[in-house]
Amino acid sequence: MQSDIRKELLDAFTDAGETYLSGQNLAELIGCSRTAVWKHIEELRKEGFQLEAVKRKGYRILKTPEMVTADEIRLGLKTNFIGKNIHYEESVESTQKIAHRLVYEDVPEGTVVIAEEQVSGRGRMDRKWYSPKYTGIWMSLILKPNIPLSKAPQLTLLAAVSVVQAIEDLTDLNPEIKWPNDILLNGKKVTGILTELQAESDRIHSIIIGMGINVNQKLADFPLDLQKTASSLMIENGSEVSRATLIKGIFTQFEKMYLLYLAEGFFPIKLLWESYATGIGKQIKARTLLGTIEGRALGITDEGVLQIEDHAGTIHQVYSADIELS
Ligand code: BT5
Repeated sequence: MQSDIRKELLDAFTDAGETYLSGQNLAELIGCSRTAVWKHIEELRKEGFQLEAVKRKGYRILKTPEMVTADEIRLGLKTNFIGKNIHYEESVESTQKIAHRLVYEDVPEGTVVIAEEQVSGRGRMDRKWYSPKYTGIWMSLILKPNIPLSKAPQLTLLAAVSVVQAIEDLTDLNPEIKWPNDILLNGKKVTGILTELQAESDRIHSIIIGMGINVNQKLADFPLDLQKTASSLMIENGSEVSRATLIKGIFTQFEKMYLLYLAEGFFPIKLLWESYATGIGKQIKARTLLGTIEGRALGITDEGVLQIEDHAGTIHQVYSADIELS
C-alpha cells in the first residue's frame, strides 16, 4: 500500500541518520520499485521535507517539516480560552466537519480543530479548499457567543482582522482584506474564512470559524487553476514562516478582538477592518445568488453588511457575495 511505502521510507531515513541511502538501497529495504521510491521522495519534498540528493551516494533527510500538534502550539501560548483545547489530526476530510461533531460533545468555547492536511477541505457554497499536507494552517474554531443570528457574519470580519494582525506581527507583509472572507497579498488570495453555525430558532448554539491559510507552499505546489489567483506567505515573504508561531499569534489576536467585540460591539472591529480593507471606494462587481451588482463599494455598515451604490444611485445592501475588484 502507498502509505506503507511512505512510512517505511521515513523509517529507513530515520534509522540511517546522517548516512545516505541510494534509490536502490531504499527499494530493496522497502521491497518496492525504484520508481515508487522516487515518487514518494518527490511527495515528501512537496510537503516540506528537505532532502539532499548526492550523486552515487543517494538521499538523506536534512530537515523535516514543522508540525502543528497540540504540544507544539501550547508551548508559550498565553490566551485564556482560545486554543486552550486543541483537537489535532494528521489528515481529515475537513476540520469543519469535526468541529460540528465536537459541538455536540459540549466542548468548551475556544476549542480548535487543527489538521496537517484536509482531503475534502471546503469553501463557501461547497466549493473546494485546497489544503495540502504540512504547508498550511487548516483549522476550525468553536465559539459560543450570546448574539443574535443576524450578527454572526461579523465574526468572519473579526477573524479576518485577527489573521491580518497576526501575519503583520510575524512578518513584514501587509495583507489586505477583501470583503467578506478573503485575505490577499499583492492581489492574490492567501487566506479564506468560512463561518458556519448551529442555531435553534434565533438562538446561536455555536459558531464555527474555519480558517485556511497558505503558509509555506511554493507556487508550483498549487494546482494550475489556482496559480494565478492564490499565493502563500512564503511566496510573498521570500522565506518560510513558522505555522505554530502564526497559529499562536492568531489565537492571541483573536481572543483580544473577540473580548473587545463582546464588551463594546462591532464598532471598534469595524474601524480596524476598514483600515485593512481593499476595494472600498472603488468600482466593484458583486456576484450574489440573486444576480450581479456593479457599482462603487461605499463601505460596510455597523452590522458588517457591504453597501454598493450602482450607476443609477441606488444603494444595495449585500449580505453575501463574491467580489471582483476592477
Ligand atoms: C473560502 O471559500 O475562502 C473559505 C475557505 C475556508 C477553508 C477552511 S480550512 C479549515 C476549514 N475546514 C474547511 O473544510 N474549510 C475551512 P470561498 O470564498 O468560497 O473560496 C473558495 C475558492 O477559493 C475556491 O473555489 C478556489 O477558487 C479558491 N481556493 C481553493 N483553495 C485555495 C487555496 N488553498 N488558496 C487560495 N485559493 C483557494
